[in-house]
Amino acid sequence: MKLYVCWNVKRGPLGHPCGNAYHALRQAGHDPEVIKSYGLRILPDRFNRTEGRREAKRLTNSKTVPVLVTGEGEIVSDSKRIVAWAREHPAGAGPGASATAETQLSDSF
Ligand SMILES: N[C@@H](CCC(=O)N[C@@H](CS)C(=O)NCC(=O)O)C(=O)O
Repeated sequence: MKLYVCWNVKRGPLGHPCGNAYHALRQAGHDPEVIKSYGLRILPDRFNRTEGRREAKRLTNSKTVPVLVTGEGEIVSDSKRIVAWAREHPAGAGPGASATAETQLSDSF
């Protein structure tokens, strides 16, 4: 699993999108390979030449990160969608197992 991020995965007070995506994956038990993808979307592509940013653009046709590539090769872009994906796919749960995991989680509160 790979997570393309801007430059860090810290969560800021306003909810840094890359940090939110990273921490949601960690909370779900995943340990993504973090690929730092420096870049600025306001700049033309010729200035966004880091390997990660170019790969993220190639995968999504968008200049923004975070972008998740799951172990199965599914591409999920936008931090909110990555957070939702993480909640629906806890680590260790196979296909169709998320309902069970959710039940276990809510049972533990
Ligand atoms: N709606 C997007 C916003 C993503 C976003 O703003 N990402 C920042 C990095 S945290 C970005 O790609 N910035 C590049 C830029 O502004 O050039 C999301 O939540 O995923």
